[in-house]
Amino acid sequence: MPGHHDTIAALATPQGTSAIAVIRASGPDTRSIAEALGGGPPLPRTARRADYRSRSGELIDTVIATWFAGPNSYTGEDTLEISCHGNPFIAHKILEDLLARGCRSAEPGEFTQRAFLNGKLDLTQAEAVMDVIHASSDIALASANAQLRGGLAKRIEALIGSLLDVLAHIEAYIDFPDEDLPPTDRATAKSKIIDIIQNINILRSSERYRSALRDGFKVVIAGPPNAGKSSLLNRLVGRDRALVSPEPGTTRDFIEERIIIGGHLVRIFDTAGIRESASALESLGIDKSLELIKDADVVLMVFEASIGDSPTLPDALADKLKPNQVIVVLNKSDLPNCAAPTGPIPVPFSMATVRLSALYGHGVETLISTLSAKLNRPEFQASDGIAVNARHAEALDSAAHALSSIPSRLGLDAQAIELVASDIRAALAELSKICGDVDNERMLDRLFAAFCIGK
Ligand SMILES: Nc1nc2c(ncn2[C@@H]2O[C@H](COP(=O)(O)OP(=O)(O)OP(=O)(O)O)[C@@H](O)[C@H]2O)c(=O)[nH]1
Ligand SMILES: [Mg+2]
Repeated sequence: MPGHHDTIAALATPQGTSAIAVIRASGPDTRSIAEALGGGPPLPRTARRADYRSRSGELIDTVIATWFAGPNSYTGEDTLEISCHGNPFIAHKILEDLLARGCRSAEPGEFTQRAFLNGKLDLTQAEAVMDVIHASSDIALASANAQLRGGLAKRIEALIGSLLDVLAHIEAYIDFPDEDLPPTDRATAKSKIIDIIQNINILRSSERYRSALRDGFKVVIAGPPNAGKSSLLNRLVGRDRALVSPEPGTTRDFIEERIIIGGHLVRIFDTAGIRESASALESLGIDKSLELIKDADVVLMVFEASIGDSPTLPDALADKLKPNQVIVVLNKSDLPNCAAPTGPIPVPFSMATVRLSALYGHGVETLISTLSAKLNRPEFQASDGIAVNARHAEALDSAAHALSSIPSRLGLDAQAIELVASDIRAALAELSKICGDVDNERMLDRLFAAFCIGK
């Protein structure tokens, strides 16, 4: 990324017609631009109505200009925000004029990169800015906000603090080569390190919820033909999305919809009914069903409760499902011969079972709360609702790896203490990278390049 001392400018709102468009500029020249605009020294954090005139004196628009004096701004530098009428032509003309006044077009993420370089945000908070912008469910937003407010940084700092304690203790003995670390101190250090490794692993395992937070949990409606899968999809999305008919084998290609369940974004799939005696075309659909089930977070196995037999799994599915991944749905509970439960549920499904009527809606609320409880993973709560990203996970893995042999080393003789200390230092370096103790400028450029222009 080019130098960090010039003044950058960019449109901060989407291209297109809107009520208002906001143009943002950051850097030393914003003071004089704000001065020219307001006809006097700018007042920090004060919205001012002004006529925006180009350098040649042409009136472009009446705008509201707000100037922020560094370091009390998003980037930490002097910053100017100009709100104009939301006409892309006007916004473009203002931006062109700013460039003529010496500003340069901002690179993607450059405002946030400057905020990071000026110490306004650590790297985990800068990353959370993007998550806040893209969050599309309550849970994703809460998670992004927790990280933006330093939730992840605090947990990393706590780990660093504990490691520094152990290191300080050990180093005191390295300085006195005649003294060996007493057995009780070795035992304390060992249990502290084991505890730290455990905490690193808890945080590390939250990464698997990240794609679910960002793109949604995958919930697949599966089961034999005619069980009412498409009817259930329609009920859950609240409109007639999928074709429903009494003919078995109606759904061939899968259908995907996005819904919110218990604050979670869910990608819900209606699939072709699974049966052995299928036509060639139907078989293609069944293969797709099996593929979707394979990487589903939750499978809603729909059976027709009125049939009277206890529901059994199609053979093709039996070995693909993990019991806690499944909710058994006994559908058509409105039919008369469904009053009594239909015998024992097959062994792997002794867990969650919901009886409902997709046609009339009875029991659907129970399904929604059962599903919502399944999506609220305890592991995710254990990380305070923060899901680490791939970059954090890589650093956590390296830190855990550096610490992994310490517990057994502490069981050995005095010579091992120096090695223990150097492993702890290696782990500390890895953990520090998470919050931004990085000297790798290319890595930073790559990270911020994934941001929007103007952010
Ligand atoms: N009485 C009753 N009928 C239902 C219920 N749910 C679905 N049906 C009926 O069952 C038939 C099959 O419903 P679908 O939703 O098309 O079933 P499906 O599982 O998607 O079927 P395929 O796509 O062929 O695998 C239709 O005639 C529905 O009206 C229910 O809760 N009660
Ligand atoms: Mg169907």
